[in-house]
Amino acid sequence: MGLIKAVMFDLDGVIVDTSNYHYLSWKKLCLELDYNLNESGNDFLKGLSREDSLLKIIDLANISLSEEKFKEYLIKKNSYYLDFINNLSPENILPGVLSFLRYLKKKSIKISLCSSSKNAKFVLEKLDMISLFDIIVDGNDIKMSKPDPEIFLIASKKLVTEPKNCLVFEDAQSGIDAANKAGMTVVGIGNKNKLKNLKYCFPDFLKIPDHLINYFFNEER
Ligand code: B16
Ligand code: MG
Repeated sequence: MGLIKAVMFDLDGVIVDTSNYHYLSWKKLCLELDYNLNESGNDFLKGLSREDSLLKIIDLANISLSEEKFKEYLIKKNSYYLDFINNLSPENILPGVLSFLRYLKKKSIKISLCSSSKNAKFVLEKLDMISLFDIIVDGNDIKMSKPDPEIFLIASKKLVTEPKNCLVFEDAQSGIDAANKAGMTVVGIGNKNKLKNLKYCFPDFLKIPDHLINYFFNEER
């Protein structure tokens, strides 16, 4: 048995490329606020909860919103997002994810989803993936969103596995910071030039080298 006994997966940007749909939904909403959200502005939103994303937009656009309008815009953003993901299917699962999950099952490694999204279960249903996870911790289960480590600590507790034996896959800086604060090993999925404070980063699961898989799951310690 290797160092890692449980693996935690982020959803948007790690299992499925819904992060672009979050971006397009925020961009559409921002037009109504007379603010042009571009990709570099969107980088600040990645991995944040819906509420924290709108707070960040208010900050970036230098505007203010009443409490009522704030709630109204959250609902609107989500309805745009739900329209975008309506046709999501298993074909949208990112490369190498399913074979990696099958490998973990074979090794009896515990598997958790740790997503800030309140739509996580709905997305997993569309991808036909619910049964692949031992537990699901999502935006409905947490008080503090990433970069707070709460989501990962809840998962490690539920899986009865110490943080030092947990491995996290994340695409966003907020999630990487949360996993580091939780005391877990983190692997970035995406562009390593855009992410910091992590030792390992690969464009997708197919690019993770065998020696690293062996180090995590097979080498005796
Ligand atoms: P929702 P993850 C996060 O999911 C997204 O990265 C982030 O862009 C989004 O705002 C957040 O979920 C909340 O999503 O509006 O669906 O509740 O990356 O943690 O899987
Ligand atoms: Mg993500």
